[in-house]
Amino acid sequence: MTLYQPFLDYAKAKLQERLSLEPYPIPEGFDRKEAITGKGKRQETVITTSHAFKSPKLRQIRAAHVDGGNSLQVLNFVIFPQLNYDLPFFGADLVTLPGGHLIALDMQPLFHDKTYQQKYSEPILPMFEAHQQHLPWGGDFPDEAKPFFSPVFLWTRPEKTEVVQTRVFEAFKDYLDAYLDFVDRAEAASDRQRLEEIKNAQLSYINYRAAKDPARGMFNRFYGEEWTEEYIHGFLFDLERQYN
Ligand code: DBV
Repeated sequence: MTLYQPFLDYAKAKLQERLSLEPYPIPEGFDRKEAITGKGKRQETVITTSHAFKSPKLRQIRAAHVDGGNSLQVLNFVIFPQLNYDLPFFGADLVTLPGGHLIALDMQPLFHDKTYQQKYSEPILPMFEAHQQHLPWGGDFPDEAKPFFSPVFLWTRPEKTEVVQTRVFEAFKDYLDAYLDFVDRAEAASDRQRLEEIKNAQLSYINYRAAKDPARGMFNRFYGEEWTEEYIHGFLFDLERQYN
């Protein structure tokens, strides 16, 4: 059992329970990828598995799970709503490297106006504050990423693995449950201008994440550049391709 497997299992069960879930296609060769890294006693097998679903309101629900042994564990889990909903993205980047844990949990906004924040951030501020008491701000992160985060961005670098297994897991569950409450209540937009704004905001978010994916270096090292670029643009952040 890996550090983040319980997170993935919880998410799958919860999605199954609360949504009308269907599989989302994973391009051939990308559902599971294995490589051996390091030399001699340091040799490790790094296995990346992909998981993907959709529902009537959610275009793509997908996770990448990287199992590279004790000192390398990653679960990157993102939900991309259909383009006729103004729902935020659910984003979880749970990363364990030799240097420690790095946790990002958010409902990443399409817009930054007050009305949008009142709809999607204010209702969950109390939940955010309750978790932040135990999961303090993780410090600097790239300036250019700031427009993509919300007022309830939980960003923390726990020192103990036990904190990941307890506090971070609790926060993950609460964020996912709260996100699914938003999904339940979401109503489709029909105004042409609004639909255009949603599409542009989604494209700008997804293109940013594809361009700046912090996992690119790691995937390049394990699996090569060709596989990595195809994984990023053909699966992890695929909107541009789906609409062209
Ligand atoms: N990050 C991804 C995907 C990953 C992934 C698809 C499948 O977007 C993993 C894997 N994130 C990952 C790894 C690292 C980080 C770091 C492996 C460590 C990189 C390294 O140190 O080598 C939030 N993730 C980070 C960092 C941030 C985030 C701020 C630190 C990177 C840095 O300091 O440059 N998550 C990241 C982010 C957004 C998000 C920028 C949204 C805009 O949701």
